[in-house]
Amino acid sequence: MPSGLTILDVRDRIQQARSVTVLTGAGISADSGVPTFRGADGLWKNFRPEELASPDAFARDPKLVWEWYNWRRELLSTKVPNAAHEALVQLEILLPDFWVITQNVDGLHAMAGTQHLSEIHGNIWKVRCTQCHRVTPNREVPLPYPPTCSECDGLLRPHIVWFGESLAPEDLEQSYAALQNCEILLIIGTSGVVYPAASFAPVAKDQGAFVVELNLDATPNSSVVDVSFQGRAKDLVPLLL
Ligand code: BV8
Ligand code: ZN
Repeated sequence: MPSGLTILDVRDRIQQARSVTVLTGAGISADSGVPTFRGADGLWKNFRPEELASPDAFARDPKLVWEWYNWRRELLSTKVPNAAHEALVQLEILLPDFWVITQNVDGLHAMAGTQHLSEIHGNIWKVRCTQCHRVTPNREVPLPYPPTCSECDGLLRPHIVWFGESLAPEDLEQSYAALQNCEILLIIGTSGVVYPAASFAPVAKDQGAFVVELNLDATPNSSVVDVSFQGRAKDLVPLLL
């Protein structure tokens, strides 16, 4: 049912709020030229997730998986934050209690300057040793194959949460704390189909938060949230300031 609320009403609510949590997905980076995962031009249209973004795929053919990540790293290496990432940085400055939970691995929230951030699916600019599990930043493009650990010579993998893998406990704890404590949850540019992030809207709603969705299209979250606005993140998010 239409709520009758405008985006400027939401802006006013945010202005009165103490704690705001934001959940973002690939749609917020689409306006920076980063391909999304699902939809007409999505990455999964040409690749099957289980063939590339799973521990089994890496065990079977690590070179193929690294080729895909090298291609994405190259594509991302020229991308910069857009007006939506930047507006969230401004909101963080204005609000006493603010947390961004992102499913994106592109690092653009951090590049924009967001401080209170959980990258729950990891970061494509970090690598992890499959033997000693050390995590290190790495921006080499392309990363020559096979990339190896400088400590133990083990094979490196992207520091990304693949399908069938658990999210880091500290990221989950931080995310649930931010969802339990927020007065307002903003959900920006996610299709809302990948768990556990797909369950974050009802978690916030159940504890009494006012939940807002900003997306190009309707999603499974649209029926849960208090109000849903359709449009581009780069146009809508700056209106919340
Ligand atoms: C886990 C990394 C415990 C690769 C990614 C059956 C039922 C329930 C759950 C499951 C199930 N079967 C399997 C599961 C669990 C599984 C899952 O949820 N599967 C789904 C698909 C059913 N989840 C997991 O495995 C997670 N771990 O649950 O641990 C466990 C452990 C073992 C066994 C069982 C459970 C791990 C999830 C891993 C996530 N990693 N890939 C990589 O990036 O290299 S997922 C992938 O999707 C991306 O990483 C991304 O982060 C994530 C979410 O996608 P979105 O960001 O939402 O992007 P999408 O393209 O879908 O949507 C974009 C949206 O933006 C669209 O709505 C579009 O309209 C909008 N948009 C576009 N442009 C704009 C815009 N909006 C605004 N402005 C614009 N300009
Ligand atoms: Zn190592």
